Amino acid sequence: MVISASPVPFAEPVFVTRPIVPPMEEFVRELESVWRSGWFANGGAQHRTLEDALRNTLGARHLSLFNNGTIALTVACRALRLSGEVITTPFTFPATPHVLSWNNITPVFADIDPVTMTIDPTRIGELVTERTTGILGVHVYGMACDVDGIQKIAEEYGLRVLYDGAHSFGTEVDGRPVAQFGDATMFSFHATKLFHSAEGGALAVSDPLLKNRIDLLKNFGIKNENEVVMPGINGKMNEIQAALGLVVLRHVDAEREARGRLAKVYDERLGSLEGVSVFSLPGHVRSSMQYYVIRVDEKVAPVGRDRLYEKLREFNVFSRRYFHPLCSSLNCYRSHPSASPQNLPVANRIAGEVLALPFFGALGVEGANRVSDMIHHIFQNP
Ligand code: T4K
Repeated sequence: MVISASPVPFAEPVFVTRPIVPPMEEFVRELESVWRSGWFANGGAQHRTLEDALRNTLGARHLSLFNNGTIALTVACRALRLSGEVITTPFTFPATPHVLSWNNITPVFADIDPVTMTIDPTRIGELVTERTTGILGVHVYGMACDVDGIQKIAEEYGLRVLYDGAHSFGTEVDGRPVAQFGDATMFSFHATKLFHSAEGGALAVSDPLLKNRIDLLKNFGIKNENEVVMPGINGKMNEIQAALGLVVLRHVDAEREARGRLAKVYDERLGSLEGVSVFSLPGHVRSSMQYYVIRVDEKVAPVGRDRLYEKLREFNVFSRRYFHPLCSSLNCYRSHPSASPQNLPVANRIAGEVLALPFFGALGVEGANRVSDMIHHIFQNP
């Protein structure tokens, strides 16, 4: 399609995402019950209701709410007694390796699969040493890791499996929710996530004893008024967050459907552009619809990813290059032997190709078409 005239820039900045903003009255109604109770933290009624609701929605056997996803992941490492080295992906948000560092664990980076962009199980075995205690996989954008491949390697070497599912609210593999794989899965409920509570997170586990340990660890290790049984931290979600979560949860299905309509527009409009590939998930994975990401191959496309990112800003479109810079290239990790670019050729290449486009229901089909027009225009006028 030839876009002759230059598209009109958006009047207001269009970001990569916009949180679900429920009607204020719905939130006020929830807040009224918090006010009446005089109970603001430490597992009140809102917390209990949201924990139950999310356990069902996410298909988890057990679920524990947290004040954010990063603390949830930090607690998961403790609860699973991870130590020494943990094999993970460099293609993630910095929180993932940082959590290992905060637990005095060395992140060891394995390369990613060129199609799914998640950790490549065939690259894990060669990185296992006598210090390795676990694998930390990340379900990126809405896609799931190769959960069977990872489980097989974990069993072969006796490793624990932890998943960073910050992006995977509602992701399923062969009809099974991601919460059911591995020893524990973290979810993030940050404002930028499909489901959110402004800030927040959760850990899903299948083992009731592990759930018990997690709940102690997130509350200072306090068992009762007389016993503090382990050095815990404060990872508790408060009642205001939980109240917002309960309201937002009612709007998640509609938001997911709206994003599905945008994905269709982008797939149709951008899939045929030279040098662009749209991220189509394999048939056995249901996406969480967290991000819509294209890949730009600068050897083929008339503009590279970074130029496209810059040019879109001229149209008031603020796309994001998740996950650039690659975690293995950060000063705090680059000196580790596993972080060398020669060991991570796929991740290094893909970190230079990916671009997350505006992807939120309020953008509307018309908005997605306008963004697509802009991209076509930039390709024709590089
Ligand atoms: N693991 C993975 C794989 C993750 O992606 C994340 C978080 C974590 C772990 C840690 O989970 P949490 O501890 O956060 O629960 C954002 C989020 O802050 C971060 O939570 C998220 N991943 C990451 C992928 O995205 P930034 O630095 O891109 O945020 P920021 O402020 O630039 O926001 C992005 C865009 O969203 C803005 O351009 C505008 C829009 N926005 C943002 C906020 C906060 C809104 O429209 N409203 C808002 O309230 O990290």
